[in-house]
Amino acid sequence: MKKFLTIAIALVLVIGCVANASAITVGFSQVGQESDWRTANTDDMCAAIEAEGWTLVYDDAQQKQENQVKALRNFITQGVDYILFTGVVTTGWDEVLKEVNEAEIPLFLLDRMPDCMDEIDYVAAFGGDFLEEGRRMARWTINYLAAQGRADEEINVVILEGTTGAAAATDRTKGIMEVLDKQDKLKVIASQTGNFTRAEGQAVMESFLKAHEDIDVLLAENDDMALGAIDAIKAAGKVPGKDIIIVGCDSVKAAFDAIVAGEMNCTVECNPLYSSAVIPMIKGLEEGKTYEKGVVHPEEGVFCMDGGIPYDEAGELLSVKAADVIDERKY
Ligand code: GYE
Repeated sequence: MKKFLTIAIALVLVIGCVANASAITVGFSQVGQESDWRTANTDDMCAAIEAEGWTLVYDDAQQKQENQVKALRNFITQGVDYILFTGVVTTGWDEVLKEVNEAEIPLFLLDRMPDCMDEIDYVAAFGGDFLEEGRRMARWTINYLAAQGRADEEINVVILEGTTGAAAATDRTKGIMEVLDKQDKLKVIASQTGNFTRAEGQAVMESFLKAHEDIDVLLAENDDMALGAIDAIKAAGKVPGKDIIIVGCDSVKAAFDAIVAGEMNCTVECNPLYSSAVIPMIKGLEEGKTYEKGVVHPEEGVFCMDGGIPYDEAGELLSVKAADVIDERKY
């Protein structure tokens, strides 16, 4: 009888634990599906949540802030246990994120940070250092031109910007300009948004090529736009990667392929994989652990065609040859 009771109690405990684990519900408000980076970011997080046996409430806002506000309010009404949030733009989140705080739902800020982050409560924030990524794009280009013996040439630069109002676009542009403003050989002759998509990258590059005969460098604030632009450059009868130096951002597999094919010169990394940081924290919160607020930037590299070009004067970080790492890239 005693044995039976022990087994019965153990069973109740085990079933209780399983029921408890699967009772965790995570709401994930994602901006959309604009790029390979975004797909990798979504897939990584959704797969990890599902692998835990937790319930995922996923919302794709299709680039619309009002959809995200609605999704967040739905999460509150449904009483999810945790919220993962990436804001399509930087501003306009104060009210709804305060509502999340009032509902006492632990909030994780991912990727693009809202400008109200200092006024709200959140568990943790994980995102790329966009300012530094922009600087790296410009520094790599300057070093590459010098390595090609073109340091004294007048260089015409065009920029494909990301989604207007998104931190990933604003800060990358800022980082690029911070570096370019300190020299006088590279001049930006056109800069326009391509909304982080291949199609718009291609269309805007087409219009750049029509308006300007002599483009030397394209800085694309993500790889998808760079890849779209490559098609536009080919259609205009020019050789991408040679007639026009192309530097992208994200370091997705498709960009590595383009670099290995000689059609793109460099991509600055932005790591989309946050699940290995977020999942253990949710488990920690379940166990009563507490965490300090603050933004964590994952480690990121620079990958290029020729390899070995230092991205800054101190030469601290050397860019890595894309061909050497292409097999490790899963997205
Ligand atoms: O670079 C781009 C995506 O916010 C870092 O959004 C992200 C950016 C990424 O669409 O490809």
